[in-house]
Amino acid sequence: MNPVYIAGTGVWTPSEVITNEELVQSFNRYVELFNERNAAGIEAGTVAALTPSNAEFIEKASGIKQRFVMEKAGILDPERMFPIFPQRADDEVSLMAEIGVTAARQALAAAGREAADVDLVICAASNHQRPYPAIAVEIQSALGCTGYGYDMNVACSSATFGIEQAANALRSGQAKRALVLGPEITSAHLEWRDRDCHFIFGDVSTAVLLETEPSGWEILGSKAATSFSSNIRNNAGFMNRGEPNGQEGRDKLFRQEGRKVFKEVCPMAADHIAGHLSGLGFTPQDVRRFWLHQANLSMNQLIAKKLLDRDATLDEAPVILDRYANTASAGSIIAFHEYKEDLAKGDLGVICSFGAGYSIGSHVVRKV
Ligand code: CO8
Repeated sequence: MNPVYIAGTGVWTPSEVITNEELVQSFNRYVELFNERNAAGIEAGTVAALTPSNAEFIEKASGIKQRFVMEKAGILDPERMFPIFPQRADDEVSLMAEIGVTAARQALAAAGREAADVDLVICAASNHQRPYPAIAVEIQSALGCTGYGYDMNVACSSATFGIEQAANALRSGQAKRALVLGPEITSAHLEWRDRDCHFIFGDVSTAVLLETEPSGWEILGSKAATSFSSNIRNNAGFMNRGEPNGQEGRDKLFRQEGRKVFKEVCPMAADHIAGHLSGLGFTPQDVRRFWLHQANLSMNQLIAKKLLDRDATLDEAPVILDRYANTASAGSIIAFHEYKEDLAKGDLGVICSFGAGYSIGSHVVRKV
């Protein structure tokens, strides 16, 4: 089996930011309008009044202070509450491919490689813009990569599972160099009118370049696990047209039982990482840095504490969700991208995602 290395990473960040305060202001205006327009029904008890959101609650419950989005005006318009993405013609590059290409170019530049050196492109994200042709194949063509490409989706674990797939293709010799891309346009699948989750997500695009020549970070081992749960669910899909509610039901966007997810996923993730490390002959104490999935600050603190038997420092388990919010599968990759240069040769790290499925993916890496 060939050894596999992470040779470069890239992160494209949208230029538009929504702070908690801005988000809550527009949400609360939406609530006011809804309650005014439905005053008679609310009075009669046939319509449930909406309750305002609160910026302090959001930061305290999640650790999120702001999020980057690709289109802010539509989201913040209380009469709309949804981003505006004009449809592009079939002969124009699609939005998802465009941001995938931008992040990919950064990863290639970081590794000093050309697109033509790449013979596998995986577009691994929690939502794909269309069923076919695959976004990965569009990106492969736009960049000028050779070989083959495909899309895959394991929700928040798409990126780590994508790296696992790419690493296996490289280990077996099926491909020589792979790009794993995570263009996460979460804003299009978030219900911005739902107080329980309107603050959770942000947009971003990530890229990871893998190869078999020693460079960057060696992947010492990869571990993927899944366990079925409907506690994070989205029923949007090609069957919707045949359903009585069509595309319209609340179930066609992201929804979750946040408390249950928190309670069930934390122990699963901590056990998964501990088991992965011990299988490779390491303990959590051997790890210099944990680049964890970025959904909730308390969740990460709890997982790191379970592993280390003490609170982790921000240096040991860096946080990016305060700025980026939850970016679905991109969170642990952004953390790795931003917080890896200061580590020394031989330092050990763990990249780990956890989320819908449930799904957990981890990679134990060592700086070359
Ligand atoms: N403002 C004010 N109060 C609020 C708000 C709000 N916005 N929302 C809820 N409250 C209130 C509730 O009504 C409740 O009040 P009461 O106690 O009176 O009933 C109180 O606050 C507490 O509510 P919760 O129990 O819901 O709040 P939590 O403390 O559990 O915090 C969180 C909510 C932050 C959502 C938390 O549960 C959490 O982060 N859980 C983990 C979630 C997680 O990790 N999910 C992973 C999902 S991501 C994934 O897998 C990828 C999916 C694909 C991406 C799709 C893109 C869109």
